[in-house]
Amino acid sequence: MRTVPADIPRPPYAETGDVPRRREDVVKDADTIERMRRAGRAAAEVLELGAALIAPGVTTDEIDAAVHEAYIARGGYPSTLNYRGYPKSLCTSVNEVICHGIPDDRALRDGDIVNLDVTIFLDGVHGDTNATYAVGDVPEPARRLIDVTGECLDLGIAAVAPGRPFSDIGRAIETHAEANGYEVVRAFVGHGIGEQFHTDLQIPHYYEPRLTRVMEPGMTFTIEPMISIGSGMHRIWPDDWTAVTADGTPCAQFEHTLVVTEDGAEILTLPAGH
Ligand code: EYL
Ligand code: CO
Ligand code: CO
Repeated sequence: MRTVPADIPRPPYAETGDVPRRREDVVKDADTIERMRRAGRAAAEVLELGAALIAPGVTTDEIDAAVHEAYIARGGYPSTLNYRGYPKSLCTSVNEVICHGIPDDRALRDGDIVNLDVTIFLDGVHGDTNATYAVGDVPEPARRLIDVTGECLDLGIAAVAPGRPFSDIGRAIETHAEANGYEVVRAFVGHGIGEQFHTDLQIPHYYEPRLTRVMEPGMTFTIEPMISIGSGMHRIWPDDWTAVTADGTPCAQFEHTLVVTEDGAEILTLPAGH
């Protein structure tokens, strides 16, 4: 595992890998939201920096190394590092990998698609964002998957507003994915986020009619749809982390951290100036 300077504040699991479950209000106060704006902006900038390195021949470990230094340069801790023992500072998910791919010495190849998932712990709160990128020349089916998955996130965000049920988010995402002939991966969901990386609030990316709870201003959570060209079912590699599609077909994902506002959503994980 890479090291983080001792003067950088770290989350409770950083030393042991054990994630304590604390209760945390879903609705944040103004100070917490302001800290989450800073963490979110930093996460977006680290993601941009990592994305700029993507090219055929570059290994995912090389991206991990650069991103690790970028968190530290901003005074942040890489939230995934030792989270339940996870060994790296970001997740890199290539082609049929759905999520939680571990950076390693495999070089990216022309025609791959790769998701970078960046989470920073800064000012006592987490900011979590990811995006999927084409490596060199990617054939049409996977390029279209990337475009539609980005649209799925946008439509999920457009369904966020006070008084609306959480089920509206997954309904919007699933409708668009299925209209394009794709399947939503149901095993991994968006999550409440704040002082903890994951709170018990879950945001499915499919329609779940029993989810009648309504959104309220100040609630913070992620939306992070994973969309497969083929099967939405998954398998876990023997490393106990890497999730892949059951049929080996490509999968894409995009993620933002949001706060519910008086009339919609504010995206917290945008770079400065957006
Ligand atoms: C923990 C749960 C299997 C998540 C993210 C949940 C891991 C494996 C079941 C990153 C790393 C969500 O929110 C995430 N990315 O956007 N671990 C995560 N787990 C987990
Ligand atoms: Co993430
Ligand atoms: Co997340």
